[in-house]
Amino acid sequence: MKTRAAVAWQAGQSLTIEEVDLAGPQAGEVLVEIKATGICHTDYYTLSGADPEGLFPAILGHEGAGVVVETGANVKSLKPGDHVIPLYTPECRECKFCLSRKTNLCQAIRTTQGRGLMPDSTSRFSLHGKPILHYMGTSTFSNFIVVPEIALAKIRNDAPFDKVCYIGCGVTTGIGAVVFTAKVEAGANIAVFGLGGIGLNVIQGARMVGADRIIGIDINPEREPLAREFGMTDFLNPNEVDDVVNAIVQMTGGGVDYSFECTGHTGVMRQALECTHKGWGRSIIIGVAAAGAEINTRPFQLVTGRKWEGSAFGGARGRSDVPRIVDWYMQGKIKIDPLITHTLKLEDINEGFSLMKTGKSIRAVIVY
Ligand code: NAD
Ligand code: DAO
Ligand code: ZN
Ligand code: ZN
Repeated sequence: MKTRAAVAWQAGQSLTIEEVDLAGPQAGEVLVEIKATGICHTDYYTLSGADPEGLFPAILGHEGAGVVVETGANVKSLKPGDHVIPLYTPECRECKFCLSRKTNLCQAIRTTQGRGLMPDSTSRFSLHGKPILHYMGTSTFSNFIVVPEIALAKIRNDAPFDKVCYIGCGVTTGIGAVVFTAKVEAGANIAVFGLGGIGLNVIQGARMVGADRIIGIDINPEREPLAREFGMTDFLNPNEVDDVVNAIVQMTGGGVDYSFECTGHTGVMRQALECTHKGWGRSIIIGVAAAGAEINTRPFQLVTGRKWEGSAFGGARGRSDVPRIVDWYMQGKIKIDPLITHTLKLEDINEGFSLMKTGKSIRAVIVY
């Protein structure tokens, strides 16, 4: 079949809209009609050429929601008409990683996914007979995609696609880091560095679990009102205090119980670790730093009880946890609508990238 898609031909170039050929689902695969997709910083990171693992030509996009159209042989958990969110972190429930119950980083299709291919080492996308690569196993900048069954979370049918697509990355990454990775307890004090599409979701996750002080830190003062609406209790602009670490330590009587780094800057990662409480503070790195970057601190920070950790996709096991997060949205426990600042057509996807790069959008969503 044909599908309309935004194709990334080369690093640093705008996307072009093409009628691409899409081969049908093989055994264990599912054809999905994508109804809406968010544009995330990771798409830009790859498109810009900064991602050393970026491959071209490819169809980017990893924050989608849609409907199952057709299932390949042996697909048992999904049927046509089911509503789904594609998962760039699949959940096979059979690999060593899934069975460990210690991580969400399922490795069942990791190798081929990283090469832009389906599990049989081929691409389902092509144009004029030449293959176009998949991206993060999802490629949600295509109206129709083929995805392995283990990379689809089945969600309720009454959830709006143009909102819950954001659960495919940003919402789950932020809220999940609080709920699944850190397991923040009620009454804890937390600090969130970077109040963008991820940090705002950390804040609402912290509010949901009953955190006490929720300190937001951002160099952009325009982020303060929305962050307060999402549950931030205190705001710090690093450009307006002498020493942001000391300011947080003073505000909290020794440091926060948990901090979350949502900027991707290694200097901020150090601040996030060092503002946590001696003896038990835990700092969760969510931001993706530039290729080759390294983090620094004095080892005594760790000897004296602080812990440095990381979180990918919020520690969420996608097929199990994503449907629950959709329920939290539908029950009003979390908010998504105020974060979707722009809704665009596929033809305007390059404008969506510009809005993100210039900090004008929190989330721009493409509706097919
Ligand atoms: P964003 O650009 O919307 O937000 C980043 C915020 O950080 C901005 O508000 C910016 O003003 C602020 N900031 C920049 N420098 C700062 C500084 N020195 N101190 C304080 N604040 C500063 O980005 P986002 O979409 O929220 O993504 C945040 C990071 O999370 C990115 O690195 C992204 O790649 C990463 N990410 C990680 C995962 C994961 O699974 N770990 C998933 C998605 C995105
Ligand atoms: O198992 O090695 C692996 C792949 C893990 C991928 C986790 C991705 C999280 C960070 C990238 C940002 C995604 C939008
Ligand atoms: Zn993302
Ligand atoms: Zn697995």
